[in-house]
Amino acid sequence: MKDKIDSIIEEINQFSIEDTQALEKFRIQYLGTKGLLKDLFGELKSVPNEEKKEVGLLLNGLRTIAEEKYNTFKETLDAPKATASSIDTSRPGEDSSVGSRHPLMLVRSEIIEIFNRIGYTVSEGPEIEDDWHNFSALNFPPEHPARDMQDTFFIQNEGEEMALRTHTSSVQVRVMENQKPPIRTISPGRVFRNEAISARAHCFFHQVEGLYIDKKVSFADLKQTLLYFAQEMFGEKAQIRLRPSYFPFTEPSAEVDVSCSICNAKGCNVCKNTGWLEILGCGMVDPAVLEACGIDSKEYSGFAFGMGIERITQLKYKVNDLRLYSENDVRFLKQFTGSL
Ligand code: 2NL
Repeated sequence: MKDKIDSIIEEINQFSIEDTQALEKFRIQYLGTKGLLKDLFGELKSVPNEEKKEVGLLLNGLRTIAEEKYNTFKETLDAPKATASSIDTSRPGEDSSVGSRHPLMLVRSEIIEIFNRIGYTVSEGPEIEDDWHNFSALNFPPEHPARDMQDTFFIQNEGEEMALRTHTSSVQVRVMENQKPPIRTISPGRVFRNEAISARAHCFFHQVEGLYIDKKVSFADLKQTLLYFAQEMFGEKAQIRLRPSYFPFTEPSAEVDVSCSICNAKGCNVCKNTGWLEILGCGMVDPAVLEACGIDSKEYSGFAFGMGIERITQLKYKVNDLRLYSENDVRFLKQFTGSL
């Protein structure tokens, strides 16, 4: 009996089912009311009692094998076949997932375009700078706190001390050293500060600095340029105000606020009820900086400004935590899909 069961398992495995007729033949031969399994279960009666249990188990196994084979083939043979006529070629395709541009890069491009329209070109330079381009040429006194290890990342390069640039003014120093005025340039780039990471600070951020040098460049030119920028960036109703400030490289210097577009300058929690939002710092280039870069400060004057791209993006897209910019959480990034 056991040998018989083994040979039937073998037979079932060999049985080829290519169409529904073969499937039906298989069913009748093994599983039908007059099939082989029925006969075998009938024979179980004549098996000696001590072998009944074992043979019964084997028979159950055999039945499972036959049923499984039957069901698998039935499923595949019953499945509708994709014929030429059943494929709907007019159906729209599946969406393929496209990436999105990073919000900081979107705003960076927008700033570049705004200044391109009034004749500014883009200049770029190294992220690792020497003391001269990052500090000395920009009128930082030797004991200035920004030159401290606490504020700036210093690295050793072939025995020479170098700094990770703390602003892209270093790029503009290079432009002034290499080009004759008139100079109209903006320098976007990544800059580094030795700060603990939080919702409001990061050890690196992105900046765009602007520089305009020519004969008779005035503070009025600076104000008008910044008003143009604010209105292009935040809408034609945007207003600006300037507050006196201090930078080593400009004199006079100012901090610039834009009217809060969220509450129409009426006061809300974003502008802390002031109606104004700080967006950048600026000033007239200090004559000492012009001279250090080989430009005659009696013949030429200029203005400069610097802004954080993170800050502008925060105001434009209401981003409330700086860390979102560098965590690459797709739930954040996906929101910018389709923006150019
Ligand atoms: C800020 C303020 C500023 C400048 C950057 C500059 C560059 C040269 C000469 C003079 Cl080569 N000035 N840049 C001037 C004033 C302010 O940045 O808050 N940045 C995020």
